Amino acid sequence: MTIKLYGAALSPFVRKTRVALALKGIEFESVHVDPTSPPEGYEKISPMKRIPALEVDGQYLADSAAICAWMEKTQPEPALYPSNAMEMGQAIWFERFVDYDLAMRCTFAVFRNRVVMRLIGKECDEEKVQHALTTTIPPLFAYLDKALDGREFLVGDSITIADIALASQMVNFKHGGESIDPAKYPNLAAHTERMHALAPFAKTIEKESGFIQKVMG
Ligand SMILES: N[C@@H](CCC(=O)N[C@@H](CS)C(=O)NCC(=O)O)C(=O)O
Repeated sequence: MTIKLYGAALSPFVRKTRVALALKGIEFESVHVDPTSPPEGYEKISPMKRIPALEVDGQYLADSAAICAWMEKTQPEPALYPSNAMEMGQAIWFERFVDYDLAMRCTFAVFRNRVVMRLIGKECDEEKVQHALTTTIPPLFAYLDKALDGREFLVGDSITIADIALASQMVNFKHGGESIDPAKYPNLAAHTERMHALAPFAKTIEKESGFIQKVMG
């Protein structure tokens, strides 16, 4: 099986996919795609021209959730989705919540302004960042903190796609110069720390942080 992952290093959705591939022990080749200027014909690979996209022996899949679902069927161990029906639904809910609602407020407001805008030579809209930090993010962090109360993982008793998706967005939060306040959100802060200490996250965080420091000074 020949597998190619189309994406860019700092995308939380690509990172989520890379970490899941690493946990499953699936070998793949990375193909760089800049989402701001995708290559000619990229819509044949990813219809909305987004990253990540996956190529498996000449067949294509777009969207991190679709790619991770493919992965689970292809390489069931270690399981990244619960076997219990309700827990499975909950894991999918958290994955969706994080990839859409949280990403919109954290990655697309904080990281995009503080990092991406600077990388492409544009101004950071700090007002937008502050609005997210003080108004739109706190209720979502409070919800996640409560969901993690007394638990190591968001769902069940082992790592699922929900934990990977959440920790991946939190890498971008960190890259954006922010951290989770352990006094306000102790469970979320501890979960993030635990997840980021796992080898596939630790390795990528080190590499990405080095890159960000180099280009942003
Ligand atoms: N729900 C998608 C989100 C993917 C996404 O928004 N990727 C961004 C980069 S982080 C992208 O490709 N943006 C380009 C665009 O939307 O045109 C997933 O999980 O794969």
